[in-house]
Amino acid sequence: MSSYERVTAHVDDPEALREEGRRKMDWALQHMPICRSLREEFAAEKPFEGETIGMAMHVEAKTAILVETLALGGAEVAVTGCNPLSTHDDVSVALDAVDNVTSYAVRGVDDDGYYAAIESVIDHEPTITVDDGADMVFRIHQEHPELIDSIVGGAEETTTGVHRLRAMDDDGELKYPMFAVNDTPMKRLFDNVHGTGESALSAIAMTTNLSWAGKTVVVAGYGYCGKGVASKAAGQDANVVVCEVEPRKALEAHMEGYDVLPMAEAAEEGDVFITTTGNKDVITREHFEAMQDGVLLANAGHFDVEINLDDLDDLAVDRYEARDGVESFEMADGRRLNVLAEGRLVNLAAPVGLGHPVEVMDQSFGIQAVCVRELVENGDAYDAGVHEVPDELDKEVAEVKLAAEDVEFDSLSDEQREYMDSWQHGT
Ligand code: RBV
Repeated sequence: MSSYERVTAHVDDPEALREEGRRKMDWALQHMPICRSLREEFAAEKPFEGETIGMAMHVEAKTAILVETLALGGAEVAVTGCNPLSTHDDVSVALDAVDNVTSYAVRGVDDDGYYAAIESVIDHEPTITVDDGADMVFRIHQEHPELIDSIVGGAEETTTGVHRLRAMDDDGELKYPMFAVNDTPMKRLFDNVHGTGESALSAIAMTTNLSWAGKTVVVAGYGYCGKGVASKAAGQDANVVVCEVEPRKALEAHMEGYDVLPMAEAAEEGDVFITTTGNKDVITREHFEAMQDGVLLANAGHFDVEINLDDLDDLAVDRYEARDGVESFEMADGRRLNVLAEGRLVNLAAPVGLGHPVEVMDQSFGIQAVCVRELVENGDAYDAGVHEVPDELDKEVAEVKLAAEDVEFDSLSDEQREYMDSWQHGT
Protein backbone atom coordinates (compact mmCIF):
# COMPACT_ATOMS: atom_id res chain seq x y z
CA MET A 1 0.00 0.00 0.00
CA SER A 2 1.48 3.38 -0.92
CA SER A 3 1.74 6.15 1.65
CA TYR A 4 -1.17 7.95 0.03
CA GLU A 5 -3.46 5.03 0.80
CA ARG A 6 -2.06 4.50 4.29
CA VAL A 7 -2.00 8.11 5.39
CA THR A 8 -5.21 9.21 3.78
CA ALA A 9 -7.14 6.33 5.34
CA HIS A 10 -6.86 8.29 8.63
CA VAL A 11 -7.54 11.87 7.53
CA ASP A 12 -10.75 13.65 6.68
CA ASP A 13 -9.43 15.71 3.80
CA PRO A 14 -6.63 13.93 1.92
CA GLU A 15 -6.68 16.49 -0.85
CA ALA A 16 -5.85 19.29 1.64
CA LEU A 17 -2.98 17.18 2.94
CA ARG A 18 -1.63 16.70 -0.57
CA GLU A 19 -1.94 20.42 -1.29
CA GLU A 20 -0.01 21.31 1.88
CA GLY A 21 2.75 18.88 0.91
CA ARG A 22 2.88 20.35 -2.59
CA ARG A 23 3.07 23.87 -1.12
CA LYS A 24 6.11 22.84 0.97
CA MET A 25 7.72 21.34 -2.14
CA ASP A 26 7.09 24.48 -4.19
CA TRP A 27 8.67 26.63 -1.48
CA ALA A 28 11.74 24.38 -1.38
CA LEU A 29 12.06 24.40 -5.16
CA GLN A 30 12.15 28.21 -5.20
CA HIS A 31 15.35 27.99 -3.15
CA MET A 32 16.97 25.10 -5.01
CA PRO A 33 18.61 26.59 -8.11
CA ILE A 34 20.84 23.56 -8.68
CA CYS A 35 17.94 21.14 -8.75
CA ARG A 36 15.96 23.57 -10.92
CA SER A 37 18.77 23.70 -13.45
CA LEU A 38 19.19 19.91 -13.45
CA ARG A 39 15.48 19.28 -13.78
CA GLU A 40 15.39 21.45 -16.92
CA GLU A 41 18.22 19.39 -18.37
CA PHE A 42 16.63 16.09 -17.34
CA ALA A 43 13.14 17.02 -18.53
CA ALA A 44 14.55 17.84 -21.97
CA GLU A 45 16.91 14.88 -22.31
CA LYS A 46 15.14 12.14 -20.30
CA PRO A 47 18.40 10.44 -19.30
CA PHE A 48 16.70 8.03 -16.89
CA GLU A 49 14.18 6.53 -19.31
CA GLY A 50 13.87 2.81 -18.55
CA GLU A 51 15.54 3.06 -15.09
CA THR A 52 13.86 2.30 -11.78
CA ILE A 53 15.31 4.25 -8.87
CA GLY A 54 14.76 2.92 -5.34
CA MET A 55 15.34 5.46 -2.60
CA ALA A 56 15.45 5.46 1.22
CA MET A 57 15.85 9.03 2.44
CA HIS A 58 14.27 11.52 4.83
CA VAL A 59 10.99 12.14 3.02
CA GLU A 60 10.35 15.86 3.38
CA ALA A 61 10.10 18.75 0.96
CA LYS A 62 13.71 19.00 -0.31
CA THR A 63 14.04 15.26 -0.77
CA ALA A 64 10.72 15.33 -2.61
CA ILE A 65 12.22 17.82 -5.07
CA LEU A 66 15.12 15.43 -5.73
CA VAL A 67 12.67 12.57 -6.27
CA GLU A 68 10.56 14.64 -8.63
CA THR A 69 13.67 15.80 -10.48
CA LEU A 70 14.67 12.18 -11.15
CA ALA A 71 11.13 11.29 -12.21
CA LEU A 72 11.05 14.24 -14.63
CA GLY A 73 14.19 12.73 -16.15
CA GLY A 74 12.19 9.66 -17.13
CA ALA A 75 12.80 7.34 -14.16
CA GLU A 76 10.24 5.35 -12.28
CA VAL A 77 10.97 6.20 -8.63
CA ALA A 78 9.94 4.33 -5.48
CA VAL A 79 10.84 6.01 -2.20
CA THR A 80 10.56 5.46 1.53
CA GLY A 81 12.01 7.00 4.68
CA CYS A 82 15.42 6.34 6.21
CA ASN A 83 14.28 7.12 9.73
CA PRO A 84 10.94 6.26 11.39
CA LEU A 85 10.38 9.84 12.59
CA SER A 86 11.64 12.08 9.78
CA THR A 87 8.83 11.69 7.24
CA HIS A 88 6.44 14.55 6.59
CA ASP A 89 3.20 12.77 5.75
CA ASP A 90 1.80 15.66 3.74
CA VAL A 91 4.91 15.71 1.54
CA SER A 92 4.88 11.93 1.22
CA VAL A 93 1.28 12.07 -0.01
CA ALA A 94 2.08 14.91 -2.44
CA LEU A 95 5.06 12.97 -3.73
CA ASP A 96 3.02 9.85 -4.24
CA ALA A 97 0.74 11.91 -6.50
CA VAL A 98 3.65 12.86 -8.81
CA ASP A 99 3.72 10.93 -12.11
CA ASN A 100 5.98 7.86 -11.99
CA VAL A 101 6.59 8.18 -8.24
CA THR A 102 5.40 5.85 -5.47
CA SER A 103 6.08 6.88 -1.88
CA TYR A 104 5.83 4.38 0.96
CA ALA A 105 7.03 6.72 3.70
CA VAL A 106 4.81 7.32 6.73
CA ARG A 107 5.86 9.09 9.92
CA GLY A 108 5.99 7.18 13.20
CA VAL A 109 6.26 3.62 11.87
CA ASP A 110 7.64 0.88 14.12
CA ASP A 111 10.59 -1.28 13.09
CA ASP A 112 8.42 -3.74 11.18
CA GLY A 113 6.65 -0.95 9.32
CA TYR A 114 9.98 0.70 8.52
CA TYR A 115 11.48 -2.42 6.95
CA ALA A 116 8.21 -3.38 5.25
CA ALA A 117 8.31 -0.03 3.44
CA ILE A 118 11.91 -0.67 2.34
CA GLU A 119 10.75 -4.05 1.04
CA SER A 120 7.95 -2.34 -0.89
CA VAL A 121 10.55 -0.13 -2.60
CA ILE A 122 12.72 -3.16 -3.39
CA ASP A 123 9.65 -4.88 -4.93
CA HIS A 124 9.95 -2.32 -7.74
CA GLU A 125 13.27 -4.01 -8.63
CA PRO A 126 15.43 -0.89 -8.70
CA THR A 127 18.24 -0.57 -11.22
CA ILE A 128 19.73 2.32 -9.21
CA THR A 129 19.59 2.90 -5.44
CA VAL A 130 19.85 6.15 -3.51
CA ASP A 131 20.30 5.76 0.24
CA ASP A 132 20.81 7.83 3.36
CA GLY A 133 22.33 5.44 5.89
CA ALA A 134 22.67 2.42 3.56
CA ASP A 135 19.69 0.50 4.96
CA MET A 136 18.39 -0.29 1.47
CA VAL A 137 21.74 -1.36 0.01
CA PHE A 138 22.22 -3.55 3.03
CA ARG A 139 18.74 -5.06 2.75
CA ILE A 140 19.20 -5.82 -0.95
CA HIS A 141 22.49 -7.60 -0.24
CA GLN A 142 21.00 -9.57 2.67
CA GLU A 143 17.58 -10.47 1.38
CA HIS A 144 17.52 -9.94 -2.39
CA PRO A 145 20.95 -10.77 -3.82
CA GLU A 146 19.26 -11.94 -7.04
CA LEU A 147 18.57 -8.26 -7.86
CA ILE A 148 22.22 -7.24 -7.72
CA ASP A 149 23.06 -8.24 -11.31
CA SER A 150 20.54 -5.80 -12.73
CA ILE A 151 21.59 -2.90 -10.43
CA VAL A 152 23.84 -0.41 -12.22
CA GLY A 153 24.95 1.24 -8.98
CA GLY A 154 23.93 3.55 -6.20
CA ALA A 155 24.69 6.70 -4.25
CA GLU A 156 24.97 7.20 -0.48
CA GLU A 157 24.17 10.45 1.25
CA THR A 158 25.62 10.35 4.73
CA THR A 159 28.83 9.75 6.73
CA THR A 160 27.39 6.77 8.60
CA GLY A 161 26.19 5.15 5.37
CA VAL A 162 29.55 5.62 3.65
CA HIS A 163 31.30 4.22 6.72
CA ARG A 164 29.02 1.19 6.65
CA LEU A 165 29.56 0.66 2.91
CA ARG A 166 33.34 0.88 3.29
CA ALA A 167 33.14 -1.79 6.01
CA MET A 168 31.10 -3.97 3.61
CA ASP A 169 33.60 -3.26 0.85
CA ASP A 170 36.59 -4.13 3.07
CA ASP A 171 34.95 -7.48 3.78
CA GLY A 172 34.40 -8.05 0.04
CA GLU A 173 30.64 -7.95 0.62
CA LEU A 174 29.65 -4.89 -1.43
CA LYS A 175 28.53 -6.24 -4.78
CA TYR A 176 27.74 -3.14 -6.80
CA PRO A 177 29.30 0.32 -7.22
CA MET A 178 28.30 3.01 -4.75
CA PHE A 179 29.17 6.70 -4.93
CA ALA A 180 30.18 8.31 -1.62
CA VAL A 181 28.14 11.50 -2.08
CA ASN A 182 28.87 12.45 1.53
CA ASP A 183 32.58 12.74 0.88
CA THR A 184 32.41 15.41 -1.82
CA PRO A 185 33.42 18.97 -0.91
CA MET A 186 30.05 20.26 -2.15
CA LYS A 187 28.32 17.99 0.35
CA ARG A 188 30.29 17.71 3.51
CA LEU A 189 31.77 21.19 3.73
CA PHE A 190 28.27 22.63 3.64
CA ASP A 191 25.62 20.06 4.56
CA ASN A 192 27.56 18.44 7.41
CA VAL A 193 28.98 21.67 8.81
CA HIS A 194 26.36 24.37 8.25
CA GLY A 195 23.36 22.11 7.70
CA THR A 196 23.81 20.04 10.84
CA GLY A 197 24.95 23.03 12.90
CA GLU A 198 22.01 25.23 12.00
CA SER A 199 19.26 22.63 11.92
CA ALA A 200 20.27 20.75 15.09
CA LEU A 201 20.43 23.97 17.09
CA SER A 202 17.21 25.36 15.72
CA ALA A 203 15.36 22.06 16.29
CA ILE A 204 16.57 21.95 19.91
CA ALA A 205 15.62 25.58 20.52
CA MET A 206 12.19 25.20 18.94
CA THR A 207 11.50 21.94 20.77
CA THR A 208 12.41 23.30 24.20
CA ASN A 209 11.84 27.07 23.92
CA LEU A 210 15.13 27.46 25.81
CA SER A 211 18.03 29.81 25.15
CA TRP A 212 21.63 29.06 24.17
CA ALA A 213 23.19 32.15 25.71
CA GLY A 214 25.30 31.33 28.75
CA LYS A 215 24.65 27.59 28.49
CA THR A 216 27.43 25.02 28.52
CA VAL A 217 26.97 22.94 25.39
CA VAL A 218 28.86 19.67 25.18
CA VAL A 219 29.48 18.53 21.61
CA ALA A 220 30.53 14.90 21.26
CA GLY A 221 32.60 14.40 18.11
CA TYR A 222 34.58 17.03 16.24
CA GLY A 223 34.12 15.77 12.70
CA TYR A 224 32.45 17.95 10.09
CA CYS A 225 29.09 17.80 11.88
CA GLY A 226 30.56 18.43 15.34
CA LYS A 227 32.52 21.40 14.03
CA GLY A 228 29.36 22.93 12.66
CA VAL A 229 27.40 22.37 15.87
CA ALA A 230 30.25 23.75 18.00
CA SER A 231 30.75 26.89 15.93
CA LYS A 232 27.04 27.70 15.69
CA ALA A 233 26.58 27.13 19.43
CA ALA A 234 29.52 29.44 20.15
CA GLY A 235 27.89 31.93 17.77
CA GLN A 236 24.79 31.83 20.00
CA ASP A 237 26.95 32.76 23.01
CA ALA A 238 27.11 29.31 24.57
CA ASN A 239 30.26 27.96 26.23
CA VAL A 240 31.26 24.99 24.15
CA VAL A 241 33.00 21.85 25.41
CA VAL A 242 34.17 19.28 22.85
CA CYS A 243 34.68 15.56 23.51
CA GLU A 244 36.88 13.63 21.08
CA VAL A 245 38.70 10.30 20.81
CA GLU A 246 40.95 11.24 17.86
CA PRO A 247 44.05 13.15 19.03
CA ARG A 248 44.34 15.48 16.02
CA LYS A 249 40.69 16.40 16.13
CA ALA A 250 40.92 16.99 19.88
CA LEU A 251 43.89 19.27 19.19
CA GLU A 252 42.02 21.05 16.41
CA ALA A 253 39.11 21.73 18.78
CA HIS A 254 41.54 22.98 21.43
CA MET A 255 43.30 25.29 18.94
CA GLU A 256 39.95 26.58 17.73
CA GLY A 257 39.22 27.83 21.21
CA TYR A 258 36.98 25.17 22.74
CA ASP A 259 37.43 23.39 26.04
CA VAL A 260 38.25 19.75 25.36
CA LEU A 261 37.29 17.28 28.08
CA PRO A 262 36.61 13.58 28.47
CA MET A 263 32.87 12.90 28.58
CA ALA A 264 33.18 11.76 32.21
CA GLU A 265 34.14 15.34 33.16
CA ALA A 266 32.01 17.14 30.60
CA ALA A 267 28.98 15.26 31.99
CA GLU A 268 29.22 17.26 35.21
CA GLU A 269 29.42 20.61 33.44
CA GLY A 270 27.03 20.45 30.52
CA ASP A 271 23.57 21.95 30.24
CA VAL A 272 23.00 20.60 26.72
CA PHE A 273 24.64 17.52 25.18
CA ILE A 274 24.70 17.01 21.41
CA THR A 275 26.20 13.83 19.95
CA THR A 276 27.60 13.81 16.40
CA THR A 277 30.01 10.86 16.45
CA GLY A 278 28.35 8.10 14.38
CA ASN A 279 29.32 5.69 17.15
CA LYS A 280 27.36 3.95 19.90
CA ASP A 281 27.47 4.46 23.68
CA VAL A 282 28.87 7.96 23.65
CA ILE A 283 26.76 8.91 26.68
CA THR A 284 26.17 6.07 29.13
CA ARG A 285 25.24 5.24 32.72
CA GLU A 286 28.34 6.78 34.38
CA HIS A 287 27.67 10.04 32.54
CA PHE A 288 23.96 10.14 33.39
CA GLU A 289 24.89 9.59 37.03
CA ALA A 290 27.07 12.72 36.98
CA MET A 291 24.71 15.07 35.12
CA GLN A 292 22.90 18.05 36.58
CA ASP A 293 19.14 18.36 36.94
CA GLY A 294 17.40 19.59 33.80
CA VAL A 295 20.03 18.78 31.17
CA LEU A 296 19.01 18.35 27.54
CA LEU A 297 20.24 15.31 25.62
CA ALA A 298 20.07 15.42 21.83
CA ASN A 299 21.63 13.37 19.05
CA ALA A 300 22.56 14.70 15.61
CA GLY A 301 24.15 11.48 14.31
CA HIS A 302 22.37 9.24 11.81
CA PHE A 303 21.38 6.38 14.17
CA ASP A 304 19.81 6.48 17.63
CA VAL A 305 22.68 4.65 19.33
CA GLU A 306 24.82 7.49 20.66
CA ILE A 307 22.86 8.18 23.85
CA ASN A 308 22.37 4.87 25.64
CA LEU A 309 18.66 5.03 26.44
CA ASP A 310 18.61 1.55 27.98
CA ASP A 311 21.06 2.73 30.63
CA LEU A 312 19.01 5.83 31.18
CA ASP A 313 15.81 3.84 31.46
CA ASP A 314 17.50 1.54 34.02
CA LEU A 315 18.40 4.49 36.19
CA ALA A 316 15.03 6.22 35.89
CA VAL A 317 12.34 5.89 38.54
CA ASP A 318 9.88 7.62 36.25
CA ARG A 319 9.71 8.80 32.63
CA TYR A 320 7.13 11.09 31.11
CA GLU A 321 6.57 13.40 28.14
CA ALA A 322 7.55 16.86 29.37
CA ARG A 323 6.79 18.60 26.06
CA ASP A 324 6.12 17.51 22.52
CA GLY A 325 9.44 15.91 21.52
CA VAL A 326 10.93 15.93 25.04
CA GLU A 327 10.90 12.93 27.36
CA SER A 328 12.00 13.45 30.97
CA PHE A 329 13.76 10.61 32.77
CA GLU A 330 13.51 11.17 36.51
CA MET A 331 16.33 9.81 38.66
CA ALA A 332 15.95 8.46 42.21
CA ASP A 333 17.53 11.65 43.59
CA GLY A 334 14.99 13.81 41.77
CA ARG A 335 17.19 14.96 38.85
CA ARG A 336 15.43 15.12 35.50
CA LEU A 337 17.36 14.33 32.32
CA ASN A 338 15.52 15.35 29.17
CA VAL A 339 15.88 13.35 25.96
CA LEU A 340 14.85 15.03 22.72
CA ALA A 341 13.26 13.18 19.79
CA GLU A 342 13.82 9.75 21.36
CA GLY A 343 17.57 10.12 20.79
CA ARG A 344 17.02 10.06 17.03
CA LEU A 345 18.65 12.68 14.85
CA VAL A 346 17.10 15.74 16.36
CA ASN A 347 17.09 18.06 13.35
CA LEU A 348 14.77 15.72 11.47
CA ALA A 349 13.07 13.58 14.11
CA ALA A 350 11.90 16.31 16.52
CA PRO A 351 8.22 17.11 15.89
CA VAL A 352 9.27 20.56 14.65
CA GLY A 353 12.26 19.16 12.72
CA LEU A 354 12.53 20.40 9.16
CA GLY A 355 15.93 18.89 8.37
CA HIS A 356 18.80 20.92 7.01
CA PRO A 357 18.16 24.30 5.38
CA VAL A 358 17.01 24.19 1.79
CA GLU A 359 20.14 25.73 0.26
CA VAL A 360 22.54 23.08 1.56
CA MET A 361 20.23 20.23 0.59
CA ASP A 362 20.11 21.70 -2.92
CA GLN A 363 23.87 21.12 -3.05
CA SER A 364 23.74 17.61 -1.60
CA PHE A 365 20.87 16.60 -3.84
CA GLY A 366 22.49 18.24 -6.86
CA ILE A 367 25.39 15.82 -6.30
CA GLN A 368 22.97 12.92 -5.88
CA ALA A 369 21.29 13.79 -9.18
CA VAL A 370 24.53 14.05 -11.17
CA CYS A 371 25.71 10.77 -9.62
CA VAL A 372 22.56 9.04 -10.86
CA ARG A 373 23.20 10.57 -14.30
CA GLU A 374 26.82 9.34 -14.18
CA LEU A 375 25.67 5.80 -13.31
CA VAL A 376 23.26 5.78 -16.26
CA GLU A 377 25.84 7.21 -18.66
CA ASN A 378 29.02 5.45 -17.46
CA GLY A 379 27.93 2.80 -14.96
CA ASP A 380 30.01 0.11 -16.69
CA ALA A 381 33.18 2.02 -15.83
CA TYR A 382 32.70 1.41 -12.09
CA ASP A 383 33.43 -1.89 -10.34
CA ALA A 384 31.62 -3.09 -7.26
CA GLY A 385 32.77 -1.09 -4.24
CA VAL A 386 32.74 2.44 -2.84
CA HIS A 387 33.76 5.17 -5.30
CA GLU A 388 34.61 8.79 -4.86
CA VAL A 389 32.36 11.07 -6.89
CA PRO A 390 34.37 12.33 -9.90
CA ASP A 391 35.67 15.80 -9.06
CA GLU A 392 34.36 17.21 -12.35
CA LEU A 393 30.80 16.43 -11.25
CA ASP A 394 31.33 18.18 -7.92
CA LYS A 395 32.73 21.23 -9.72
CA GLU A 396 29.82 21.21 -12.16
CA VAL A 397 27.38 21.51 -9.25
CA ALA A 398 29.46 24.28 -7.63
CA GLU A 399 29.45 26.26 -10.88
CA VAL A 400 25.68 26.01 -11.26
CA LYS A 401 25.29 27.29 -7.70
CA LEU A 402 27.74 30.17 -8.18
CA ALA A 403 25.97 31.20 -11.38
CA ALA A 404 22.63 31.14 -9.57
CA GLU A 405 24.08 33.35 -6.82
CA ASP A 406 25.56 35.73 -9.42
CA VAL A 407 29.03 35.13 -8.00
CA GLU A 408 31.82 35.60 -10.53
CA PHE A 409 35.19 34.04 -9.89
CA ASP A 410 38.63 33.91 -11.49
CA SER A 411 40.20 31.33 -13.77
CA LEU A 412 43.84 30.43 -14.32
CA SER A 413 45.79 31.86 -17.26
CA ASP A 414 47.61 29.38 -19.51
CA GLU A 415 50.90 30.49 -17.96
CA GLN A 416 49.60 29.86 -14.46
CA ARG A 417 48.30 26.45 -15.43
CA GLU A 418 51.66 25.57 -16.91
CA TYR A 419 53.44 26.84 -13.79
CA MET A 420 51.25 24.71 -11.53
CA ASP A 421 51.86 21.62 -13.64
CA SER A 422 55.64 21.99 -13.79
CA TRP A 423 58.22 21.01 -11.19
CA GLN A 424 61.33 22.72 -12.66
CA HIS A 425 60.61 26.19 -11.29
CA GLY A 426 62.54 27.22 -8.16
CA THR A 427 63.83 30.46 -6.76
N1 RBV B 1 19.57 15.44 5.64
N2 RBV B 1 18.49 15.46 4.91
C1 RBV B 1 17.78 16.49 5.33
N3 RBV B 1 16.07 16.18 3.71
O1 RBV B 1 15.89 17.78 5.23
N4 RBV B 1 18.40 17.12 6.30
C2 RBV B 1 19.55 16.45 6.52
C3 RBV B 1 16.50 16.86 4.75
C4 RBV B 1 20.59 14.44 5.45
C5 RBV B 1 22.01 14.98 5.52
O2 RBV B 1 22.53 15.07 4.21
C6 RBV B 1 22.74 13.96 6.37
O3 RBV B 1 23.91 13.49 5.73
C7 RBV B 1 21.73 12.88 6.59
O4 RBV B 1 20.48 13.52 6.50
C8 RBV B 1 21.77 12.12 7.90
O5 RBV B 1 20.79 11.14 7.90
